[in-house]
Amino acid sequence: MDLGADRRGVDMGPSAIRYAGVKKRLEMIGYEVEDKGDLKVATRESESIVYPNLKYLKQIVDVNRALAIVVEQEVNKGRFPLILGGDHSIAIGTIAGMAKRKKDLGVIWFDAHGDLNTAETTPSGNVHGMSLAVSLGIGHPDLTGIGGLDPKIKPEHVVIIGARELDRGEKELIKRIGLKVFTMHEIDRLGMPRVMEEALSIVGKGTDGMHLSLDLDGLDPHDAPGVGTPVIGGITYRESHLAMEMIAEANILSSAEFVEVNPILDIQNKTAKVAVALMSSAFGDKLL
Ligand code: DIR
Ligand code: MN
Ligand code: MN
Ligand code: MN
Repeated sequence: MDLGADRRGVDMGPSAIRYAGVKKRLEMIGYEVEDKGDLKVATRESESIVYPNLKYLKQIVDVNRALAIVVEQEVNKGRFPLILGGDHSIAIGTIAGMAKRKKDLGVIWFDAHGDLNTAETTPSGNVHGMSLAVSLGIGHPDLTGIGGLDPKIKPEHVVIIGARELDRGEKELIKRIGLKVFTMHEIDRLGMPRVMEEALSIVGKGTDGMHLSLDLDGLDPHDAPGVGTPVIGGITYRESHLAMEMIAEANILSSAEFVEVNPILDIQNKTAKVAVALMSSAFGDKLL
């Protein structure tokens, strides 16, 4: 889906990740992989914007309702849901589905952005900039109500890693609810190993599972150029691999999504390849 973002092309992200060999790579490390295919998404050309501050609200709600159901079904079968995006508004459905099974879900939100806007604070009207707020129960009721439970997650179980572009309303919300944010400042200052130790201890405390929501724009645009909203000064390829390896070692991951891959803006599918490499590290692949 790309209805949650302005730049076109992230709807092709899942295809690009498939071309980059995600299934083979995960099978190589010993997993059984079933590709459930794509969810049905309205085409932008056939729809119009009803609320300028919540663009394509109804269409995004429909997709996320369907996504929440599939995610819950797969978890009930004992499977691990790995979701390919697509703009980051799909986190609403993923987390809604997981929250049905995990009453205290921890979340690592790896992103250059906070995705903590609401219809009142958004500078763009794009729902991909609201999905973390929605999961915390803050936002339009059609979004926060998806899947029934509201809120899905608690602020004390959430960390943001890699933030370097936050809107004013997002900064206020972070302070108001006491959200832990490891900005690029903390990553530079403490280094990724310590940031991940602290992050994993937060999301592992009093939780019954952990979701990784990885926006490829968390990485530096040098390493991940194929994203809709690149922000200079991001997490390096190596730092992000270390983060994934530490997640694998912690052994608490229960779902993951890799989003905002935009093949139109990419260079020879580089960003999709990076996404696949990061997935394989998060799932425990080691060189030796
Ligand atoms: C901005 C951009 N904060 C917004 N957000 C993005 O439109 O709300 N999130 N790009 O990934
Ligand atoms: Mn995002
Ligand atoms: Mn982002
Ligand atoms: Mn708790």
